[in-house]
Amino acid sequence: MCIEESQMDWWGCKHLRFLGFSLNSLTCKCLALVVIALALRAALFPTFSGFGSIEQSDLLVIHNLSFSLNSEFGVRRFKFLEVPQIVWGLNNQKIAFARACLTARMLNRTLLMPSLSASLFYKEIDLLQPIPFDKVFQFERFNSLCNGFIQLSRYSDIVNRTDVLELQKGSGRKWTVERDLDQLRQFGNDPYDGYETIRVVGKNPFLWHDHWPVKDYAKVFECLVLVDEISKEADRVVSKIREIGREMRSKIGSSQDGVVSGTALLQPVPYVAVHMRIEKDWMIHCKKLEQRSKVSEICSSKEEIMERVGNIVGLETPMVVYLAVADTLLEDNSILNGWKEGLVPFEKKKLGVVGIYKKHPYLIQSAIDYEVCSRADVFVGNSFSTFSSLIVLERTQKIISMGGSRPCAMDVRWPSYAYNILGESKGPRLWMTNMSDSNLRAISYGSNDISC
Ligand SMILES: Nc1nc2c(ncn2[C@@H]2O[C@H](COP(=O)(O)OP(=O)(O)OP(=O)(O)O)[C@@H](O)[C@H]2O)c(=O)[nH]1
Ligand SMILES: [Mg+2]
Repeated sequence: MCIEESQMDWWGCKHLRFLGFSLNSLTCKCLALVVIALALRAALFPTFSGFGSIEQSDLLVIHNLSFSLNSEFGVRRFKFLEVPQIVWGLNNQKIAFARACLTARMLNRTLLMPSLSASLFYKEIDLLQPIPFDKVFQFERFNSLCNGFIQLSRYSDIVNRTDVLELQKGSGRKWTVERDLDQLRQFGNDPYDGYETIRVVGKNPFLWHDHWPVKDYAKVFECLVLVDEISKEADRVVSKIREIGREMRSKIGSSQDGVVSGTALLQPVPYVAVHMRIEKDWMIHCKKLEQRSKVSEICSSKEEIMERVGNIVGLETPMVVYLAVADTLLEDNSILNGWKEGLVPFEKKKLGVVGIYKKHPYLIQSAIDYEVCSRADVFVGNSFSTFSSLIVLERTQKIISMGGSRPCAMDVRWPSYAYNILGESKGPRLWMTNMSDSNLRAISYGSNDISC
């Protein structure tokens, strides 16, 4: 149906007249409508075909659908997803946060900036200490790096605080991956889709089902940049480690050839970081895990860690070995004894940086240690730790982005190893993340399948 010119401004017709065509007003309006209809159909066609394929309950198809929805329309700026406070250790929190982001993306919504927890959940259950996301990670930076993929919003952006729909996440054996997906699919459609805010109620997002490939998680992690205050603390610790390494080398250099060349001293001195996961609660848990899963390569004693790190081929000595350990172990001097000659161990206390860490709650301490480990020239961790696993994921991305074509090669720059798995020459096994894995399960719950 065409509308009278007096009722509406038909810019198309005006342009046609301008170009010298003389069409009567009614024909012109009808033509304009046909053109608009054709343009709309062409624009929407790929999305409609996406809807067609959703009939198959195939994770990949659903996933592709979420991509096509986003690429057509972008994340909707004024439709929100709200999630519960995120709990547990830093790296479990990062996974939970990424899961909340990817859920928002699937629903084509903006994620309301969640609260993280500053303390360890299992230690201080009554003192969860909520801490806003932007006290740890840069909010604006996250949005600019993740632009077009995921967006975060503040609660002040909500227009109608009562226009909220609750989405109850299920739990237990009956709550399968398929049921979870069905629910998400449902909440992406009318009438649910019309609500301004969808509020997820249920347990920690870390426990939600995982529907996304490792690459999607990695993309979210790439957008997480620490606030300056925390990254500066990590800079201070890394500088201290390199300074000590330089002193050690210059002593050796001067006793060997008289003077060490100026340029050699200006190079950043390499260091090894070892995440020693040997605290009592973990050792008890990992023994049980080994019995239950009938896998023997989960727990490593401190002696085994020292021996395997000592057998890494090609480490130049003297070399500082930074030990990332639980604070309770700092009283246990035995972790500093028994290292191979030339590998000089330091933890926070011996390094003189306890003060830097002690100013901050657990979450931030862990974030500083994470940075120190991920920037190390060599990293050795436990493949049954989320902390270690996410460091290796970041290092793998770094190797790939720098053009490392054979990341599992013995001479790779930025190598990572898992000390709980025996590798070459009785050393730890080289470790990199399989970036084409279809989900994050292996990383989030631990695995002895480490790609190399
Ligand atoms: N279990 C335990 N770990 C601690 C403690 N203090 C520091 N840690 C170390 O912190 C690491 C965990 O760091 P987080 O960043 O909190 O990581 P997470 O998300 O809990 O991941 P996991 O490594 O799987 O525990 C552990 O692997 C420990 O080495 C402690 O009191 N208990
Ligand atoms: Mg933990």
